Amino acid sequence: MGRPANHSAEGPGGRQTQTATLHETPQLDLAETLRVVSAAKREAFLSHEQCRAAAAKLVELRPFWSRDYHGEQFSYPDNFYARANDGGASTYFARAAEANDGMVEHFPEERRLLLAYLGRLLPGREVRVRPGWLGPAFVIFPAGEFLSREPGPVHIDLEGLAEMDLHSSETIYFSVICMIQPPDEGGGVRVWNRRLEGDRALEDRFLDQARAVPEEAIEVTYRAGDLLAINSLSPHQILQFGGARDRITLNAFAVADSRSCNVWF
Ligand SMILES: O=C(O)CCC(=O)C(=O)O
Ligand SMILES: [Fe+2]
Repeated sequence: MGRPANHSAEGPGGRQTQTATLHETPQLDLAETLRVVSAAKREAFLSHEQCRAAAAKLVELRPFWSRDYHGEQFSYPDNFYARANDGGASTYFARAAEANDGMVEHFPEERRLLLAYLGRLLPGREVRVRPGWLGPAFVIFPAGEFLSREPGPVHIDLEGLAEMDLHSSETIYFSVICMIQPPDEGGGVRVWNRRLEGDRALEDRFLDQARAVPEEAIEVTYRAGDLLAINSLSPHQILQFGGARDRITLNAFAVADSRSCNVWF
């Protein structure tokens, strides 16, 4: 695979870092791209109308949202990393089939479009929901909550990757975010231009090292409908946001090798 055609973005320190641009008909293999750059963005993956309709439907489903991290954020129908961090992983798996049914019933098109697009970004792989897990799902950060006071933590996305060889040359791990309802102000994401190279036991040290070089990070802003893929081993941080509108995204994590791409949330 050739080197991806990147566009550059200038970090706060003036240093050039890179993110790739994705198109409706992808010229790039996403797995190859995310070995070279930490993030790749497709603008206007969903239309504003599709986003408004999805947000309205999600608001109707408010009684079924999962309250995560004591209400700092919510998900619909569920969120594996939140359950992994609150001791609820067995409940997540017990409810996964029902949760998938909820997504298929209420958001069939959004789910289908996302999985189909990942298929085009990863030619030759069968894209499917990871067996036994919930597929793509929504995250809601309420206006006036935690993220209105400070940015989210600098982190990598290791939840769901237990037992996997993080550094296999065959495999790539990535996180997908589709912005459904951006907040009034802010709420982008910062991404560092590095991947965890050592063992997962080095996670804390690796994140400290990233925090020490804020100028390395690029800031990605989202409009409604934009889709971002981030290498799950690259440090990233959701930025603080303001205003009265909740920040709503459709999210998935993925592991892809040469034959398959398993997706979950
Ligand atoms: O919402 C975003 O911009 C990033 C989300 C994220 O970091 C995650 O789901 O792990
Ligand atoms: Fe993340």
